[in-house]
Amino acid sequence: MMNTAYIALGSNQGDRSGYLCKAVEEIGRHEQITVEKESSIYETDPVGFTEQDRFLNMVIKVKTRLAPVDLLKVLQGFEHFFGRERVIRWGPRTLDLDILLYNQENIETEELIVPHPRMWERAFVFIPLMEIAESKELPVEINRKELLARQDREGVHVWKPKSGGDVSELTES
Ligand code: A4P
Ligand code: MG
Repeated sequence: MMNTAYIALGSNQGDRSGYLCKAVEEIGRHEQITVEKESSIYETDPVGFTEQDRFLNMVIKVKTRLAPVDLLKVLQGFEHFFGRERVIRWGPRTLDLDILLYNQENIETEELIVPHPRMWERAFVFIPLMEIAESKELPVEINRKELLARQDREGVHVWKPKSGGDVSELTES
């Protein structure tokens, strides 16, 4: 069976767009994962620990035969692969890969929580997600219009639009 998952990508160190693009390429090259959609790339102000450089963030939609925890392991392998030149301990990350949604499943184990906790509070996640996700793929309690009407979208700007896409609805309030 083919499962649908949404994955968030983030980078704020080194060749940020290079890391995102190479990660998407490598994920798509995995024999049990197909990349179906890519959002635009957004430049975003850091949230949480704010004394660090701006991030580039994006979201992709994949189809996969992998179970959720196996998908997580594959993604962690890529994080490790692209992060191995990291020199500063606790420093910014070259690549962060989070599973946002996996079908309509609710998963709560020690190593994996899906839907990703905090994703609806984070404009750097939900704006690219809203760009590519269909309403029927979102949890039933999530209202697209309400999310997009929220005022906390400051600090999230399109950096590289997806070819042909119109994303003005997402970042202009
Ligand atoms: N884990 C649990 N659920 C998941 C899931 N759905 N997807 C566990 C991926 N991992 C999941 O993750 C820590 C552990 O979370 C993993 O071992 C996994 O078993 P991590 O990626 O090693 O650590 P982290 O990312 O530093 O921690 P955390 O809490 O995920 O950080 P966040 O919340 O992702 O924050 N600001 C902007 N503008 N853009 C960003 O991308 N990112 C962060 C990181 C902070 N501020 C940011 C951004
Ligand atoms: Mg993370």
